[in-house]
Amino acid sequence: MLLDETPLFDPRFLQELDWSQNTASFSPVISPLNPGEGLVLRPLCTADFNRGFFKVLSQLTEVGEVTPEQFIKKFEHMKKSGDYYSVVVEDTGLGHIVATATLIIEHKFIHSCAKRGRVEEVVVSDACRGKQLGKLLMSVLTLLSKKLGCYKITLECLPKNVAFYEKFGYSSSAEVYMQKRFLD
Ligand code: 16G
Repeated sequence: MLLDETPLFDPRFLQELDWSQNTASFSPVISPLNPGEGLVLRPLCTADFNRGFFKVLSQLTEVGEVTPEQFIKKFEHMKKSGDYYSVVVEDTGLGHIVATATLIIEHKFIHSCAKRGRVEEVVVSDACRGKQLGKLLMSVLTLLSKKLGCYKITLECLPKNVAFYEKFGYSSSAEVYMQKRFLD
């Protein structure tokens, strides 16, 4: 098994987004096709394993020890399902991943067999704060979920991040997020 540049999902999903529907404002102006000097926004690929993908994720939570084989196996499972849209921003000069976020499509019987979007693992590397990359990723995934026909999109976040997510039209739900943890 080799690490390569095969994208997790068709990059046209990002290229063909209707950016005019974006609700967040950017100053200076950036977009999915122009995320900033020396940066590209694209689907995750397995070669990102050696570009510090896990280092970025480790700024959000515990990532554990993951081998390239485990990563490839998980990637292939996600790719085959067609429901995982992990987006990365790469600093092409350094060859480092500097930000990532994932949209997962969950299939329902309710709401006429609808789809629900879930935003997960939104992380911008400490070194790249202030470049509006979190805002860019959230705008991209929110638009993408709408384009894919989701009836709603949800996420879990710390109270201190609520104001950030409100910029994209998210609001706190009357429902409470509950969990039972089997591992920390
Ligand atoms: C945050 C993340 C979630 C991630 C979780 C990990 C966003 C919007 N939310 O809630 O996606 O799975 O942290 O926390 O990025 P855990 O390691 O405690 O499960």
